[in-house]
Order: sequence, then structure tokens, then C-alpha cells
Amino acid sequence: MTVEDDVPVKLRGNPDHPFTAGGLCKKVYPWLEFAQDPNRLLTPLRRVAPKGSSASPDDQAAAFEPISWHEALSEIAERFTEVIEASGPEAIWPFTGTGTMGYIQGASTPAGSRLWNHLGVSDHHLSICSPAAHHGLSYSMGTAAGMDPEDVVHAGVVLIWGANTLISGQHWWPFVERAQANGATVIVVDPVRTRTAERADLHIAPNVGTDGALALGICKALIDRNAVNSDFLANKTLGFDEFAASLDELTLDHTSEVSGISLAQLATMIDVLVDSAPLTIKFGHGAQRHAGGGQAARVVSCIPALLGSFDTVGGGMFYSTGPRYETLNLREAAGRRAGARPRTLVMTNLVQHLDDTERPVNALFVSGANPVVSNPDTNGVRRALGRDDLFTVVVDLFFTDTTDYADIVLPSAMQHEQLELNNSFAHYYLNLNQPAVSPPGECLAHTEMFRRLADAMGLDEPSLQASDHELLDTLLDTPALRDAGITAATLHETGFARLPDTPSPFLAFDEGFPTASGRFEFVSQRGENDGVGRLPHYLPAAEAAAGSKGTGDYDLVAAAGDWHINSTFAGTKVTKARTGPPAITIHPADASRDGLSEGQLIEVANDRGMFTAVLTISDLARQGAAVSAKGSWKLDVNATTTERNSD
Ligand SMILES: Nc1nc2c(c(=O)[nH]1)N[C@H]1C(S)=C(S)[C@@H](COP(=O)(O)OP(=O)(O)OC[C@H]3O[C@@H](n4cnc5c(=O)[nH]c(N)nc54)[C@H](O)[C@@H]3O)O[C@H]1N2
Ligand SMILES: Nc1nc2c(c(=O)[nH]1)N[C@H]1C(S)=C(S)[C@@H](COP(=O)(O)OP(=O)(O)OC[C@H]3O[C@@H](n4cnc5c(=O)[nH]c(N)nc54)[C@H](O)[C@@H]3O)O[C@H]1N2
Ligand SMILES: [Mo]
Repeated sequence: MTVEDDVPVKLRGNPDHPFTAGGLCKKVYPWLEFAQDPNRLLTPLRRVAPKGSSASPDDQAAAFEPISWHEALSEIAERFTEVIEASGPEAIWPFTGTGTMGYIQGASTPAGSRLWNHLGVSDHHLSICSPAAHHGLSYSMGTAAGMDPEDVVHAGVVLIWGANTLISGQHWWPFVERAQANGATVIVVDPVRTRTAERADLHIAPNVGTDGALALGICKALIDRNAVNSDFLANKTLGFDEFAASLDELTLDHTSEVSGISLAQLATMIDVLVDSAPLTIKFGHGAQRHAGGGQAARVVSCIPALLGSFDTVGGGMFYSTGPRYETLNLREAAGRRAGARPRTLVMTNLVQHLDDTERPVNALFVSGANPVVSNPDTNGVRRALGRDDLFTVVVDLFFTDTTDYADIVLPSAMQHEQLELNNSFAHYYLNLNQPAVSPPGECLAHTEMFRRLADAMGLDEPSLQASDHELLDTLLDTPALRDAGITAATLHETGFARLPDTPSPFLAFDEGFPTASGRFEFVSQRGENDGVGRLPHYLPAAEAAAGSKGTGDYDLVAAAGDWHINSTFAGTKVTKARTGPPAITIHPADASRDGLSEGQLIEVANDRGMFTAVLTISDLARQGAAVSAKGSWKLDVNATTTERNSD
């Protein structure tokens, strides 16, 4: 960051960073313009108009009056104390989202966690993004972290399954290109011909939510062709024979029928997998956002296990590198203690929890989350947040559809204005973010808000006042990090450090898999005990219907869009100038069946709700799919979705 007179004037990536190589992705490229957006919140605010009464985030200023930090925090302290006295601390729900994800200020900010643990409020499960595949993979690989994404350069075949790398995680793409330049074949499995799929050698577009069926068919074919790696199966896996027997009756005709992939395309894909080792699989978030998403990930992981890919550099699978960061001292930084929290509330079950009258939630502290846009069941969320006896605090950078329901709004600092330690879900580096300028106006770092709130609540526990630097030191205080020589001082110097115990190149499972047996588990006793099945299997999506559909019947896909991260920055001046009205794309055959034409404003609806979008007709959507993007304000794609949990 280049700063002149405490004003940031230029932002660039760090060219020395091994993974990003100095690249900024296009959704944060205008970061400084976002930071200086005319709508940036600059002071604490108190509601003076009815909740939910603003036509758009741009009109919300009139619904609030500016107040001082002292007034805001006194009011929050008073209301929290009343709630605790009336219904116990469990009636307070700290609702944190993915707006900012670091370890000091982010989703599980230790300062906030220390306060919440001290008070004993309800715990929060950040269920909105990735758990299905994490759980699914825990039964087979034992972890979603898998291989080092950088080692893809050594792959013979790269299988990108339900991820749109060029849009949602572009820093990995140059590594894929290097593999491709070395002769690797790139396959993308996605119902949509995304920009990533366009760049693949082979695009497989299955029916939405049928990945488990497709992957089982591939497993069966690998077994039938005797393309499996018997050494790996014998030495590193558990339950192969039982898994193979479970597929006895399965035919590729059936796989083809369910997935909508022709027998010829299936054969081509299987030929590539058999002929071009080693195989890297990147499993994406898109493929796990279905009722059977966890099982889908579990079945897909059986493909590299059958081929023995895990034993070769450039072989294996990864979904999220997040679990590798458990090497940090999160427990102490967050002040966790056994039994501190009376219950856990699930982020994506917001409506269900707010409607609960037996064990009520009476205060909501929302930070870095925009549930009115990003949670399922928009209409339910609006109704639940509109409850008069619910006291809601929202910490954000801007007015959002959610601040429309806040009693108090608090203005947050941004990354370049505060100390932060960041992880990644795509690489193996710890990244230190040092403040380059002070926050504008009255904006504060989350940590400072929590220190002041603890004070306002009259709590004199010293750990609640830890400084950001002390929190950083605590996070780094583990034997592994110490042995690797990673300290705040070294991070200050380099900006980043590769995580300990991850040599490059890296064979993640050289010494076994982190499962009960230490092997890759085709068969899982824990799976059986947990009621998710002893064997990996296909669990159909709850609503997406495999096969041909009738008039007006579509499977909605609303994945990562080009210009913003979920709803973050979607309402800024720069972004709005780029995005235009929300669009939805369907296949030409479906458009003609339904008599729809390009550019038409259409209503997309089901029995839960409705949104409108401008129609685009293109064969980039597979037949039967309607393709939009998540995160656009006032688009309300989630008016049509439900709080139902995945497997
Ligand atoms: N530009 C941009 N980048 C982002 C984000 C953003 O909003 N915008 N969001 C960030 C976040 S929070 C996340 S979690 C990641 C997510 O990034 P990804 O892991 O790429 O996941 P998604 O974008 O949800 O979906 C990826 C692809 O899955 C496809 N898909 C949908 N249903 C299915 C299915 O049933 N089977 C298969 N095989 N594919 C399916 C979609 O068409 C989509 O192209 O991106 C991050 N990066
Ligand atoms: N239909 C559909 N819905 C989806 C998805 C999908 O694929 N389809 N994807 C899901 C996924 S993967 C995710 S992760 C969720 C995301 O859902 P959320 O976690 O709710 O994330 P956002 O919608 O981006 O809202 C984050 C808010 O944080 C604010 N913010 C940004 N930076 C900061 C900061 O430094 N401090 C504070 N206090 N606030 C900040 C932003 O302005 C924004 O209002 O959405 C989910 N919703
Ligand atoms: Mo996400």
C-alpha cells in the first residue's frame, strides 16, 4: 500500500508471495475506492424509523441518527444486561459471517470470542459456506485439506469439480495453466459452461446435484477396467472390497441416465483418468450446496483413492486448505473453555432460531454478515428480523439490506486500517496484514469495539482487554510455529510464512490419513454411527430433479458472480456501475419451449418467494438449469431457497 499523508493512494499485491505472485483479484482491485465509497459508514447510528422501512440501502441514512461510541456501547451494554437477566446469556446470538475472515478481526475474532465465552452466550456455527464437503470428506480422507494446491503443476490430469476457479479463486489458475502447459488434461465438471469450463480440455455438464451418481459410475468403471492401484488399496485403504461389492449392480447406463452425461462422454472422461496420472482433484463449494453435497464429496474422493493418486506428488484431492491452520493457538486466543457456551445456533437456520419461543433469541450481534441477502429464505429472514422485541446490532462497512433491521449500527474498520492475520482456503501461507492508515471517521477495528463493550458492561477480566499485538502473539504461540521460527517479528518482516510441516513438494498422506484407521476409508464405522452411511453413496438433491423437466421447471444455480464477494461490495458505487440489473441465463431449447425471449424481465418463483431478473439465453447453461449469481442486492435469489440443511 502506498500512503501519502495518511491517505492510501495505491494498493498492489506482494510480488514475492509464492501463491498470488502479486496478483490482486478483480473483485478487490478497486479496494481503495470501496474504502472511500460515499456510502461508507463513519459513525455509530441509532434507529429512529420502523425496522425494514427503507426502500433500498441508499435510503437508510434517514432511518438513523448518528450517536457517539459511548452512547452506542452504553445502550448495547444495557440491553444485553437486560436480556441476560430476563432469559439468560443464551438469548444473545453473536451472528458472524464471512465479510471478513481473519483470525484477529474476522469471523471468529478472538476479542469477540473472549467476550462471548466470558458471558456464556449462544455459540454460532458458520454453516453458510462449506461444512457439507468438510463433513463428507472427514469420513473418507479424514480432512478436506488434502494435497498442496501448488503441486497441481505435477499433475497429468486436473479435475475441477464444481468450482469456478477463474472467477472464485483465480490465484490457483496459473498453477493449473502450468500443468496444462506440461501436458496435463484439464476436466471441469459443472452444469454451467463457466469461464473455467471454457478453458478446460473437457467439460462435463451433469444435471444439478447428481455428482454423487456420476462419481459412483466412474468408480465402478475404474474397478471394472481393473484400472485400480492394488498396492495403494492394500496398504493405504480400508474396505475396498465392500465398497466394490456395493457397486455390483451399478451400470454406466444408469449413471448416464441420472447425470445426463452421454455414455460416449463418460468413456472419454474415464479414458483420461486411466491414462494420465497423477490425478489432482479440486472439489469446489458449488457441488456441495445440495442435500447430498457431503456424500458427493465423499464419493468423489474415492476416485483418487482407487487410482492411488495420493501417493504421487501432483496426485490427490483438496477442497479447502483451511484445516491446516488449526496449527494456530486458536483455543487460547479465543478464550475457549469446555462448557462455556450453553447451545450452538446454526447460521443458516436463522429463521428457525429466531422463531423459537421456548428458548428465545432476544439479542443479535451481526458482524460481517448480510443475512437478508445471503441467507436462505429471504422472506422468512425479513420477517424474523422485523420482530419488535429483538434487539439487533449490525457491524458493517455500509448500509445493507440487513442494517435495515438494525437497532444500532456500528462502523467497522477495513483490512488496511487494522492488524490482521489471514488464512486462505486455497494455499498454505499465513499472511500478516499490517495497518497502513488509521480508520476514517469513527470507524473502529472489531477488537477495539469488543474491548470497549467489555468495559461498558463493567467486566474487569484482564484477558478481555488484550491488545491486537498480544492477540497475534497468542495465536502464534504453539510449539510447531515456534519450531518453524514463525513469530510476529518474522511475519512483520516477510508479510507471510509457509505453514509448518508442509514441505514443498508435499505428500500430505505419506504417513497415513487422519481417520480412525489411519487409512483412506471406503468403509467408515463413524459414518455408520453418525447415520450418514457406512459406505459412500449417492444422495439425490432435495429439489433439483434429474432428467428432463416440464414447462417452466428449472434447477436454479446461483454461484459466485464476477464483481463482488457474496454481497460484500455489491452496493458500492464502483460495483453498481459495473454489474447492471441482475440477470438469469437459460438454455435456448428451454427458452423456446417456454416461449421466453432474450432481454425479457422475468419472474423466478416457487412456493416460497420470487425475484425478478433480466433473461439471457445461452447454451452455457445446461438444459434444465437457470443460472444466476449470488450476492446481488435486492435480487433476492434466496427468496426461493430454504433453510433445509444439507447432509
Ligand atoms: N468473484 C467471486 N469470488 C468468490 C466469491 C464471490 O461471491 N465472487 N465467493 C467466495 C466464497 S465465499 C466461496 S465459498 C467461493 C466459492 O467458489 P466455488 O468453490 O467456485 O463455488 P461456487 O461459486 O459456489 O460454485 C462453483 C460452481 O459450481 C457449479 N455448481 C452448482 N451446482 C452444481 C452441482 O450440482 N454440481 C457441480 N458439479 N457443480 C455445480 C456452479 O455452476 C459454479 O460454476 O468463492 C469465493 N470467491
Ligand atoms: N443462493 C446462494 N446463496 C449463498 C451462496 C450461494 O452460492 N448461493 N453462497 C453462500 C456462501 S459461500 C457464503 S460464504 C455466504 C456469505 O454470506 P455472508 O457471510 O452473510 O457474507 P456477505 O453477504 O458477503 O455479507 C458480509 C457483510 O460483511 C460486510 N463486511 C465486509 N468487510 C467487513 C469488515 O471488515 N467488517 C465488517 N464488520 N463487515 C464487513 C459486507 O459489507 C457485507 O455486508 O453466502 C451464502 N449464500
Ligand atoms: Mo463461502
